[in-house]
Amino acid sequence: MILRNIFITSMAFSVIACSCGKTTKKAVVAEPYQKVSPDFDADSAYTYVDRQVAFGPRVPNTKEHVACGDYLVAEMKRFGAEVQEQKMVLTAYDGTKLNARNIIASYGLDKKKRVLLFAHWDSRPYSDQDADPANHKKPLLGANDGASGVGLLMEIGRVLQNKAPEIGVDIIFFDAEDYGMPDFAEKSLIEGNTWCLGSQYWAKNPHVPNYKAKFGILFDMVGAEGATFYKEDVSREYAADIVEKVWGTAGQLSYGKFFIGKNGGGVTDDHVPVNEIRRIPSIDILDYRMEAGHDGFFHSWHTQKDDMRNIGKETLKAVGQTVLEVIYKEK
Ligand code: AHN
Ligand code: ZN
Repeated sequence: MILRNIFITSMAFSVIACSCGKTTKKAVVAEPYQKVSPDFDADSAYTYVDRQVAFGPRVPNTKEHVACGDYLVAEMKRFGAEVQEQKMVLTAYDGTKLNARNIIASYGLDKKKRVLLFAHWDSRPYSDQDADPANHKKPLLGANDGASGVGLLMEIGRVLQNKAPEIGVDIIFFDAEDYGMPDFAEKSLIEGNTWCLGSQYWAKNPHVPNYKAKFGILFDMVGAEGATFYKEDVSREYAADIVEKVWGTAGQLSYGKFFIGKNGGGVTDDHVPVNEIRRIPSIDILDYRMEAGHDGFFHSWHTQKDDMRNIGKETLKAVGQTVLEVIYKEK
């Protein structure tokens, strides 16, 4: 049905003067917003989230982590990207050496103007926010925390293969974001931020010397039902115009229920090193629940409950279609 896709953004009555001297009222209906991007298939994105979760927790130094990494590389190649793997050994807060890799999938390498899209693909080794302390040292499935952003970007890759936008796009799946110091640990053996280890490494050692992009967008916890995205502090500090561009586009596509026009708090996330070290203005699209406990994140954050049951296709669609629209509008 065509009507379903048409929404009236505003309706005004203008007063028109006729030649007879009388005035009549005529309804002026604003043109509905016409999207320029191809459709984002939320069923497809959902399947890519599910496939990652089916490997089990993707914790560095496990065979599930290796298997899922191989799967992601193969899939992005299948979707026509030029794929590079950045392998590295990182040191965690407790001194553990992590065999990690960042996966970089590029489209339109001949294009100078580029946009960077990123998410983390590892899952947390600890469920330290779980209500049951017996679960605190168990790894989690990370359906939302990790897999949702990656699954969404895999679908973006599939779309990019079918129709090239005007700009080049680099998709990076960062490793070792979620190995940060748990609440039960007393001190860190490393300096600085114990989270975002893969993105910190890449920001200092980009896959291309002096790599630059016009802007970057991080997708973190973008799959849970009823997600709400607020304008995050670090994003506003470094990339206020990109925040407005994305939130504005979401509004045009009538996804205002997800993209709330209010400021949220600040988070330590992969966009921090990309902004501070690589100096690419980057924002974080992150589900933040103003009403909930758990530091404001969704209820299953860093618990055993972060599984497919929380994943909603409506949320994936809202975020995925919004970012596609941003990309295909970009010149
Ligand atoms: C911290 O938990 C420190 N920052 C939120 C970033 C994050 C963790 N995203 C996923 N897991
Ligand atoms: Zn996490």
